[in-house]
Amino acid sequence: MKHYLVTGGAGFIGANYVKYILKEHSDIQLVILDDLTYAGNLGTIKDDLKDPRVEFVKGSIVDPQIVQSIFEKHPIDFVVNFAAESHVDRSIENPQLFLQTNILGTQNMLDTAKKFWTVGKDEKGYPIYREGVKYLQVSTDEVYGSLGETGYFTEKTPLDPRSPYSASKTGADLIVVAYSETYKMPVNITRCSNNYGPYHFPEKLIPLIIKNILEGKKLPVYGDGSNVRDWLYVEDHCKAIDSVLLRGRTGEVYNVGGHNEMKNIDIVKLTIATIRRLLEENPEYGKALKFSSPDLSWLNDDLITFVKDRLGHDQRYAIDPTKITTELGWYPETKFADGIVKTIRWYLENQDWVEEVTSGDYQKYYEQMYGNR
Ligand code: NAD
Ligand code: TDX
Repeated sequence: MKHYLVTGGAGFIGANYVKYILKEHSDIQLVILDDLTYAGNLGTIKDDLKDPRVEFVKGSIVDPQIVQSIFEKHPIDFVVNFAAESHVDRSIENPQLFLQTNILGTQNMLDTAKKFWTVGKDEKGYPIYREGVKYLQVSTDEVYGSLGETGYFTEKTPLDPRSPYSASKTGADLIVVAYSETYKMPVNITRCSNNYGPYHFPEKLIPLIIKNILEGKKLPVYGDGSNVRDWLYVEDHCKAIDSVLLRGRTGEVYNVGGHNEMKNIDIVKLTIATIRRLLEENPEYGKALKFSSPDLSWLNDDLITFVKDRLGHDQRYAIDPTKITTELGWYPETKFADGIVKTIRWYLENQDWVEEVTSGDYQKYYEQMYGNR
């Protein structure tokens, strides 16, 4: 029986991971620690919280008392740290929050785990840890910076972050490495490319485009839309994390990506075409539209509007996943052509969720972010 502590489990990837491990492993206990920021929603994990294997704690990864109380109550074996401020645009507006949550939160998680996992010292003074424990830091390909037209990020690519978000994630990675080297703590870092799938907060490109289409709004594309991202279906990311946690070599970094590079403009056009096709095929989906629409002639590429570019906008990300594939046998199972349809269907069928998560400060955020672009 393994005891997992999953932070950020009410957010997009964390919640998908919670669902994944509950499905994959019957003999686990799970504590979810989440501060329920704008990005975290209990509604996302409401069914999972009914499972007797799960306990939810509301609190911040930055708070030593809260984290300590979890370790006092549960014999935690695995920490999987998803909790973070995750949106690049918000990091440009408020860098300090990103440094606090992403760097200091990571350090606090490491420190508490180290304290509770230490069972002695070796002759050189390094801590000896309880058998079978591990800390996994969920990081991002953005720590490697930006690529030109060719090449891929490998685990050996020098760290070269550009945005306050990616700088804070890099800082977190470096403190994880420091705990691995200085205290010989058993850790792994995974660095994944852009995820997409259910429960993605509609401030990020794909769910924002879907939401705007259903409201008949313009679709904001930054700059000329030529920036490239490497998209991975979220469940494939969850599977990669669990493989690294259970079978990854201690102390190693693993890149996770799907070899699925696409320009933003092509993602937006594909989303328009897919929604149109699904609405035509199944008139029931028309209920997801926020206005009455007797025909779909408005649903075309003219909805696209090119807006002011993101400051310091990274041009291209692309992951080389050779290491995780050869060492752990992981590969992306969901082809993008299938994953994007599954995702769009999910949004068409789950407008209640979208309304619930955007009922708070979302309108204010949208006005601020896009009002004068
Ligand atoms: P998200 O913004 O959807 O969710 C973040 C979660 O963390 C939310 O539930 C939020 O409430 C919680 N949280 C924020 N601050 C907290 C704090 N101080 N204490 C406890 N909980 C806190 O993010 P996501 O897209 O699910 O990303 C999860 C992780 O994966 C992040 O570390 C991110 O850097 C990384 N990542 C994301 C992507 C992607 O494409 N989304 C790709 C690679 C890596
Ligand atoms: O309205 C938009 N218009 C637009 O053109 C938005 C929100 C985004 N974009 C562009 C910017 C990016 O080039 O689309 C691309 C994707 O943007 P985001 O969805 O904001 O993701 P990105 O900045 O690539 O970062 C994501 O992937 C790596 C996650 O948010 C990070 O948490 C993760 O580490």
